[in-house]
Amino acid sequence: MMEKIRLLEMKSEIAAGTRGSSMGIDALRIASLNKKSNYFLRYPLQKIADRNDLLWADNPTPFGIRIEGLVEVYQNVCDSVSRTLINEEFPIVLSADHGSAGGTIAGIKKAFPDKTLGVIWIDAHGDLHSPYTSPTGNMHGMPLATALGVDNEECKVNDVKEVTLQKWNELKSIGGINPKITPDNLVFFGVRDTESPEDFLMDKYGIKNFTVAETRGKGIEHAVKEALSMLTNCDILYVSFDVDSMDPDEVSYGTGTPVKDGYRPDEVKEMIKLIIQSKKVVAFEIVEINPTLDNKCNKMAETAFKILEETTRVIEENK
Ligand code: Z70
Ligand code: MN
Ligand code: MN
Ligand code: MN
Repeated sequence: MMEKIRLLEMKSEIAAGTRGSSMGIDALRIASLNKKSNYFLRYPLQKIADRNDLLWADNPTPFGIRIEGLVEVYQNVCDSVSRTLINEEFPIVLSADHGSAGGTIAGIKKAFPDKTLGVIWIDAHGDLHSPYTSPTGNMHGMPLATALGVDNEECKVNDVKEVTLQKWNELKSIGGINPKITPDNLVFFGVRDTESPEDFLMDKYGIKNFTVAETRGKGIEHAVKEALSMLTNCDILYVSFDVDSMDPDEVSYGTGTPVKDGYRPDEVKEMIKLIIQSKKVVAFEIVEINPTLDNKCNKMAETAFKILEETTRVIEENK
Protein backbone atom coordinates (compact mmCIF):
# COMPACT_ATOMS: atom_id res chain seq x y z
CA MET A 1 0.00 0.00 0.00
CA MET A 2 1.25 3.45 -0.86
CA GLU A 3 1.29 6.12 1.77
CA LYS A 4 -1.06 9.01 1.00
CA ILE A 5 0.66 12.35 1.36
CA ARG A 6 -0.77 15.77 2.08
CA LEU A 7 1.30 18.96 1.79
CA LEU A 8 0.58 21.60 4.43
CA GLU A 9 1.78 25.09 3.58
CA MET A 10 2.46 27.42 6.51
CA LYS A 11 3.99 30.78 5.58
CA SER A 12 4.39 32.09 9.10
CA GLU A 13 7.62 34.05 9.56
CA ILE A 14 6.64 35.97 12.68
CA ALA A 15 8.84 33.83 14.91
CA ALA A 16 12.08 34.60 13.05
CA GLY A 17 14.34 37.61 13.56
CA THR A 18 15.20 37.95 9.86
CA ARG A 19 12.62 38.66 7.16
CA GLY A 20 11.92 36.58 4.07
CA SER A 21 11.36 32.92 5.02
CA SER A 22 7.66 33.23 4.08
CA MET A 23 8.97 33.26 0.49
CA GLY A 24 10.73 29.93 1.05
CA ILE A 25 7.77 27.82 -0.03
CA ASP A 26 7.30 29.74 -3.27
CA ALA A 27 11.03 29.37 -3.81
CA LEU A 28 10.51 25.59 -3.55
CA ARG A 29 7.73 25.90 -6.16
CA ILE A 30 10.05 27.75 -8.54
CA ALA A 31 12.73 25.10 -7.96
CA SER A 32 10.20 22.39 -8.85
CA LEU A 33 9.18 24.19 -12.06
CA ASN A 34 12.79 24.67 -13.10
CA LYS A 35 13.28 20.94 -12.63
CA LYS A 36 10.13 20.33 -14.69
CA SER A 37 8.81 18.37 -11.75
CA ASN A 38 5.06 18.28 -11.20
CA TYR A 39 5.63 17.78 -7.46
CA PHE A 40 3.14 20.46 -6.43
CA LEU A 41 0.43 18.94 -8.63
CA ARG A 42 0.96 15.38 -7.43
CA TYR A 43 -0.27 15.89 -3.87
CA PRO A 44 -3.17 17.71 -2.25
CA LEU A 45 -1.92 20.95 -0.73
CA GLN A 46 -3.62 22.77 2.08
CA LYS A 47 -2.72 26.34 3.02
CA ILE A 48 -2.77 27.13 6.73
CA ALA A 49 -3.56 30.67 7.89
CA ASP A 50 -0.66 32.71 9.30
CA ARG A 51 -0.43 36.01 11.23
CA ASN A 52 2.23 37.69 9.13
CA ASP A 53 0.16 40.88 9.34
CA LEU A 54 1.79 41.29 12.77
CA LEU A 55 5.13 42.00 11.08
CA TRP A 56 3.84 45.55 10.58
CA ALA A 57 2.58 45.99 14.15
CA ASP A 58 4.35 47.09 17.32
CA ASN A 59 5.40 44.21 19.48
CA PRO A 60 4.55 44.65 23.13
CA THR A 61 6.27 41.43 24.32
CA PRO A 62 10.05 41.78 23.87
CA PHE A 63 11.04 38.33 25.19
CA GLY A 64 8.40 36.55 23.17
CA ILE A 65 8.11 38.61 20.03
CA ARG A 66 4.64 38.30 18.41
CA ILE A 67 3.87 35.43 20.79
CA GLU A 68 0.13 36.16 20.57
CA GLY A 69 0.32 35.49 16.81
CA LEU A 70 2.27 32.29 17.36
CA VAL A 71 -0.52 30.96 19.60
CA GLU A 72 -2.80 31.18 16.55
CA VAL A 73 -0.16 29.64 14.29
CA TYR A 74 0.26 26.71 16.71
CA GLN A 75 -3.50 26.21 16.89
CA ASN A 76 -3.92 26.31 13.11
CA VAL A 77 -1.01 23.97 12.43
CA CYS A 78 -2.13 21.64 15.22
CA ASP A 79 -5.65 21.40 13.75
CA SER A 80 -4.43 20.73 10.19
CA VAL A 81 -1.80 18.19 11.20
CA SER A 82 -4.16 16.27 13.48
CA ARG A 83 -6.93 16.22 10.86
CA THR A 84 -4.48 14.98 8.23
CA LEU A 85 -3.27 12.16 10.49
CA ILE A 86 -6.79 11.17 11.52
CA ASN A 87 -7.61 10.90 7.78
CA GLU A 88 -4.69 8.44 7.54
CA GLU A 89 -2.63 10.78 5.42
CA PHE A 90 1.03 11.67 5.92
CA PRO A 91 1.53 15.41 6.55
CA ILE A 92 4.55 17.06 4.96
CA VAL A 93 4.68 20.53 6.49
CA LEU A 94 6.34 23.15 4.30
CA SER A 95 6.93 25.96 6.69
CA ALA A 96 8.62 29.33 6.77
CA ASP A 97 10.21 29.68 10.19
CA HIS A 98 10.71 26.89 12.73
CA GLY A 99 8.17 28.35 15.17
CA SER A 100 5.47 26.27 13.47
CA ALA A 101 7.04 22.99 14.61
CA GLY A 102 5.60 23.31 18.11
CA GLY A 103 2.17 23.31 16.47
CA THR A 104 3.06 20.25 14.40
CA ILE A 105 4.09 18.32 17.52
CA ALA A 106 0.85 19.41 19.19
CA GLY A 107 -1.13 18.13 16.20
CA ILE A 108 0.61 14.76 16.22
CA LYS A 109 -0.10 14.31 19.94
CA LYS A 110 -3.69 15.42 19.46
CA ALA A 111 -4.17 12.73 16.79
CA PHE A 112 -2.31 10.05 18.76
CA PRO A 113 -2.71 10.95 22.46
CA ASP A 114 -1.85 7.46 23.68
CA LYS A 115 1.24 6.93 21.54
CA THR A 116 4.75 7.74 22.66
CA LEU A 117 6.19 10.34 20.29
CA GLY A 118 9.88 10.67 19.45
CA VAL A 119 11.35 13.72 17.73
CA ILE A 120 14.41 13.84 15.47
CA TRP A 121 15.47 17.49 15.15
CA ILE A 122 17.97 18.22 12.38
CA ASP A 123 19.15 21.77 13.02
CA ALA A 124 22.15 23.98 13.76
CA HIS A 125 20.16 25.25 16.75
CA GLY A 126 18.71 23.64 19.86
CA ASP A 127 15.47 25.68 19.82
CA LEU A 128 15.13 24.98 23.56
CA HIS A 129 14.72 28.53 24.84
CA SER A 130 11.84 29.99 26.81
CA PRO A 131 10.98 33.67 27.22
CA TYR A 132 13.07 33.58 30.43
CA THR A 133 16.25 32.55 28.63
CA SER A 134 16.00 33.69 24.99
CA PRO A 135 18.86 36.00 23.91
CA THR A 136 16.73 37.49 21.11
CA GLY A 137 13.06 37.04 22.01
CA ASN A 138 12.59 35.25 18.66
CA MET A 139 10.04 32.49 19.08
CA HIS A 140 11.62 30.15 16.49
CA GLY A 141 14.28 29.52 19.13
CA MET A 142 11.63 28.05 21.50
CA PRO A 143 9.43 25.35 19.88
CA LEU A 144 11.09 22.38 21.61
CA ALA A 145 10.71 23.97 25.03
CA THR A 146 6.96 24.23 24.43
CA ALA A 147 6.83 20.56 23.41
CA LEU A 148 8.88 19.46 26.43
CA GLY A 149 6.89 21.80 28.67
CA VAL A 150 10.04 23.32 30.16
CA ASP A 151 10.44 26.95 31.23
CA ASN A 152 14.06 26.63 32.41
CA GLU A 153 13.52 29.33 35.02
CA GLU A 154 16.75 28.21 36.72
CA CYS A 155 18.65 29.90 33.90
CA LYS A 156 16.50 33.03 33.87
CA VAL A 157 18.10 36.09 32.27
CA ASN A 158 15.02 38.08 31.15
CA ASP A 159 12.32 39.87 33.11
CA VAL A 160 9.23 38.58 31.37
CA LYS A 161 5.86 40.34 31.43
CA GLU A 162 2.83 38.54 32.81
CA VAL A 163 1.02 38.74 29.45
CA THR A 164 3.96 36.97 27.77
CA LEU A 165 3.89 34.18 30.35
CA GLN A 166 0.16 33.76 29.86
CA LYS A 167 0.66 33.30 26.12
CA TRP A 168 3.63 30.98 26.78
CA ASN A 169 1.41 28.76 28.91
CA GLU A 170 -1.21 28.77 26.12
CA LEU A 171 1.44 27.67 23.62
CA LYS A 172 2.45 24.73 25.82
CA SER A 173 -1.15 23.58 26.23
CA ILE A 174 -2.21 23.64 22.57
CA GLY A 175 -3.34 20.19 21.48
CA GLY A 176 -4.54 19.51 25.01
CA ILE A 177 -1.52 17.50 26.21
CA ASN A 178 1.46 18.96 28.09
CA PRO A 179 4.24 17.85 27.97
CA LYS A 180 4.02 16.24 24.53
CA ILE A 181 7.44 14.64 24.51
CA THR A 182 10.06 13.67 27.08
CA PRO A 183 13.73 14.66 26.73
CA ASP A 184 14.88 11.04 26.33
CA ASN A 185 12.71 10.82 23.22
CA LEU A 186 14.36 13.81 21.54
CA VAL A 187 17.46 13.39 19.38
CA PHE A 188 19.40 16.19 17.71
CA PHE A 189 21.47 16.04 14.55
CA GLY A 190 23.87 18.86 13.71
CA VAL A 191 23.24 21.21 16.64
CA ARG A 192 26.27 23.52 16.89
CA ASP A 193 25.00 26.95 17.90
CA THR A 194 23.42 27.01 21.35
CA GLU A 195 23.37 29.38 24.30
CA SER A 196 24.23 28.33 27.87
CA PRO A 197 20.59 27.91 29.04
CA GLU A 198 20.13 25.38 26.22
CA ASP A 199 23.40 23.62 27.12
CA PHE A 200 22.14 23.46 30.70
CA LEU A 201 18.97 21.64 29.58
CA MET A 202 20.85 19.30 27.25
CA ASP A 203 23.17 18.34 30.14
CA LYS A 204 20.40 18.14 32.72
CA TYR A 205 18.27 15.81 30.61
CA GLY A 206 21.07 14.10 28.70
CA ILE A 207 19.63 15.07 25.33
CA LYS A 208 21.65 13.33 22.63
CA ASN A 209 23.17 15.48 19.89
CA PHE A 210 24.89 13.78 16.97
CA THR A 211 27.33 16.50 15.96
CA VAL A 212 28.35 16.83 12.34
CA ALA A 213 31.78 15.37 13.20
CA GLU A 214 30.28 12.44 15.13
CA THR A 215 27.80 11.69 12.34
CA ARG A 216 30.65 11.64 9.81
CA GLY A 217 32.98 9.70 12.07
CA LYS A 218 30.44 6.94 12.66
CA GLY A 219 29.03 7.11 9.17
CA ILE A 220 25.46 8.25 8.45
CA GLU A 221 24.05 4.73 8.53
CA HIS A 222 25.58 3.85 11.88
CA ALA A 223 24.65 7.20 13.44
CA VAL A 224 21.01 6.91 12.31
CA LYS A 225 20.87 3.33 13.56
CA GLU A 226 22.13 4.49 16.94
CA ALA A 227 19.60 7.34 17.04
CA LEU A 228 16.75 4.97 16.21
CA SER A 229 17.93 2.55 18.89
CA MET A 230 17.61 5.37 21.44
CA LEU A 231 14.00 5.80 20.31
CA THR A 232 12.88 2.16 20.28
CA ASN A 233 10.39 2.93 23.07
CA CYS A 234 8.66 5.43 20.76
CA ASP A 235 5.60 4.27 18.81
CA ILE A 236 5.82 7.11 16.29
CA LEU A 237 8.43 9.64 15.15
CA TYR A 238 8.44 13.17 13.77
CA VAL A 239 11.36 14.52 11.71
CA SER A 240 11.91 18.28 11.78
CA PHE A 241 14.39 19.49 9.16
CA ASP A 242 15.73 23.02 9.60
CA VAL A 243 17.75 23.75 6.45
CA ASP A 244 20.31 25.70 8.50
CA SER A 245 21.58 22.29 9.60
CA MET A 246 23.37 22.33 6.23
CA ASP A 247 26.65 24.11 5.63
CA PRO A 248 25.98 27.68 4.45
CA ASP A 249 28.65 27.39 1.75
CA GLU A 250 26.74 24.42 0.29
CA VAL A 251 23.44 26.29 0.24
CA SER A 252 24.57 29.84 -0.50
CA TYR A 253 23.51 31.36 2.83
CA GLY A 254 19.84 31.13 1.90
CA THR A 255 18.58 30.93 5.49
CA GLY A 256 18.05 33.43 8.31
CA THR A 257 20.70 32.23 10.76
CA PRO A 258 23.47 30.39 8.89
CA VAL A 259 26.04 28.54 11.02
CA LYS A 260 29.31 27.29 9.54
CA ASP A 261 30.49 23.68 9.51
CA GLY A 262 27.15 22.05 8.79
CA TYR A 263 26.13 18.97 6.85
CA ARG A 264 26.44 18.56 3.11
CA PRO A 265 23.05 18.22 1.35
CA ASP A 266 23.76 14.58 0.39
CA GLU A 267 24.41 13.78 4.05
CA VAL A 268 21.05 15.12 5.29
CA LYS A 269 19.27 13.49 2.36
CA GLU A 270 20.72 10.10 3.29
CA MET A 271 20.03 10.66 6.99
CA ILE A 272 16.37 11.53 6.42
CA LYS A 273 15.94 8.60 4.04
CA LEU A 274 17.26 6.10 6.57
CA ILE A 275 15.11 7.58 9.34
CA ILE A 276 11.96 7.37 7.19
CA GLN A 277 12.78 3.77 6.30
CA SER A 278 12.31 2.89 9.99
CA LYS A 279 8.57 3.12 9.11
CA LYS A 280 7.85 4.90 12.38
CA VAL A 281 7.80 8.43 10.98
CA VAL A 282 4.29 9.93 10.79
CA ALA A 283 5.13 13.54 9.85
CA PHE A 284 7.95 15.50 8.21
CA GLU A 285 8.62 19.24 8.21
CA ILE A 286 11.06 21.46 6.31
CA VAL A 287 11.71 25.02 7.50
CA GLU A 288 13.80 28.21 7.28
CA ILE A 289 14.42 28.47 3.53
CA ASN A 290 14.99 32.18 2.84
CA PRO A 291 15.48 33.04 -0.85
CA THR A 292 15.92 36.77 -0.10
CA LEU A 293 19.26 35.96 1.55
CA ASP A 294 20.47 33.45 -1.06
CA ASN A 295 23.68 34.71 -2.68
CA LYS A 296 23.41 32.30 -5.61
CA CYS A 297 19.95 32.88 -7.09
CA ASN A 298 17.70 30.12 -5.74
CA LYS A 299 20.31 27.53 -4.78
CA MET A 300 19.06 26.85 -1.25
CA ALA A 301 15.52 26.12 -2.42
CA GLU A 302 16.81 24.02 -5.32
CA THR A 303 18.88 21.96 -2.91
CA ALA A 304 16.05 21.72 -0.38
CA PHE A 305 13.64 20.71 -3.15
CA LYS A 306 15.84 17.77 -4.16
CA ILE A 307 15.88 16.60 -0.55
CA LEU A 308 12.10 17.10 -0.28
CA GLU A 309 11.44 15.17 -3.49
CA GLU A 310 13.64 12.25 -2.41
CA THR A 311 12.13 12.24 1.08
CA THR A 312 8.63 12.18 -0.41
CA ARG A 313 9.59 9.27 -2.66
CA VAL A 314 10.85 7.28 0.33
CA ILE A 315 7.68 8.03 2.30
CA GLU A 316 5.59 6.80 -0.64
CA GLU A 317 7.46 3.56 -1.09
CA ASN A 318 7.33 2.87 2.64
CA LYS A 319 4.03 1.11 3.07
C1 Z70 B 1 19.01 31.60 18.92
C2 Z70 B 1 17.82 32.35 19.49
C3 Z70 B 1 17.25 29.99 15.89
C4 Z70 B 1 16.51 28.94 14.16
C5 Z70 B 1 17.68 30.61 14.80
C6 Z70 B 1 18.75 31.18 17.47
C7 Z70 B 1 17.51 30.36 17.30
N1 Z70 B 1 19.31 30.46 19.75
N2 Z70 B 1 16.50 28.95 15.48
N3 Z70 B 1 17.23 29.94 13.74
N4 Z70 B 1 15.90 28.05 13.40
O1 Z70 B 1 17.56 33.46 19.06
O2 Z70 B 1 17.11 31.79 20.32
MN1 MN C 1 15.38 25.55 14.13
MN1 MN D 1 18.18 26.53 13.00
MN1 MN E 1 13.82 6.73 24.63
